[in-house]
Amino acid sequence: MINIQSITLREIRLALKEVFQISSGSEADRRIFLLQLKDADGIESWSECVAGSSPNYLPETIDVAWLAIKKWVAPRVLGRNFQNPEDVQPILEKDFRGYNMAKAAIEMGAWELAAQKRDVSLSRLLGGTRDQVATGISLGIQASPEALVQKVRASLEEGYRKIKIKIKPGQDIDYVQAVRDELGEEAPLMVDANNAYSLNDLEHLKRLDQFGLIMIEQPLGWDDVVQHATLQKQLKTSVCLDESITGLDKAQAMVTLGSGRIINIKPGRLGGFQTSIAVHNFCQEHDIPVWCGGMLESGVGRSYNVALASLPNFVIPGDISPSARYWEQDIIEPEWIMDKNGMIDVPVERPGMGVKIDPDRVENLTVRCEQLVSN
Ligand code: OSB
Ligand code: MG
Repeated sequence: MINIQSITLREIRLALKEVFQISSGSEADRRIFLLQLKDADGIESWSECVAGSSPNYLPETIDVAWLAIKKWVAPRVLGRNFQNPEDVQPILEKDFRGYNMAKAAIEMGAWELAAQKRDVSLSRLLGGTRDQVATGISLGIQASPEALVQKVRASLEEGYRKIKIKIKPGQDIDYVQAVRDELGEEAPLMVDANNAYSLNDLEHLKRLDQFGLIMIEQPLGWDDVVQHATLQKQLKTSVCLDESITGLDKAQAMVTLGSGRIINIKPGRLGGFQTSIAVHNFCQEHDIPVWCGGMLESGVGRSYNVALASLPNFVIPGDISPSARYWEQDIIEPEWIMDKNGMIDVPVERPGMGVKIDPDRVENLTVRCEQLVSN
């Protein structure tokens, strides 16, 4: 039984080690939205709302998500009895459209409460089967092809199992070409365009086929599944959808229409674990491989991604990098680390997400805080 008595909303600032540039904007000083859920039994969980500071990825932003949690999400869950964590998602979905990242932050925190109460790891509660998950790195758009080659080379040497290159028109073909020329055919490369192209760029996008990429992520419209189907028919390379897959219905549409062959699962974008597991299972039944995306999360959000990526159909390395890729110092203990083979251990021997939050450090980094209580 879960009964959430209070929810503390907290914004902290954490500077990224390097600016992260994608086709639609850039991030330097991350505004990180953390939540603390307290259960009636005194158990506490930390979770993270992954909404960004501006609406350049999806419409939901940190400020909007904060409001949505306060006005609509928290009132539905505070003081309510949930037998199982599976019961939270239907309560948040009924007559309540959108705000998936706001919903996910609470829903996932409820799963963490349940894992602690049942004294099992979050991974195993979700149905995870892996003891380790493969890392990948998402490299922002670089100033020159040479700069990108250096980054990719260093990442491969560190052990990353997949390299994702952010692209946009003008910083695409030459960049990938340089990496292939310098680092060879074997390097596990993919690109992510974050909607920077349209079907007018069809001939241009076809040029990416020559590079043997694992996939091209979200080349077209952020909520499109129709034009991606037209594109996929013309490309040899697999299209992977990220932004467009905001629910199980969109994954079904992708399969029906042939809009892509791979899905990037981000639990925040999908409204939490319940829907993420549903999409994972649906894809498994339809031979669609999935991988776990990232949202430049702190170690807290990363814990949830590691647990989810331990499910069996996460067969492609995720955008899951160790803490040191992002931060001088993370807010968790121990930090997420990878071994020489580019693997991260899933903490299956520890209850819940398996890491501790440093409360004093979080307090020092806090720029706003608000507590919501059950009445
Ligand atoms: O498109 O996958 C994306 C970060 C913010 C917003 C969108 C995306 C990303 C990433 C970062 O690619 C992945 C990571 O957390 O390392
Ligand atoms: Mg993406």
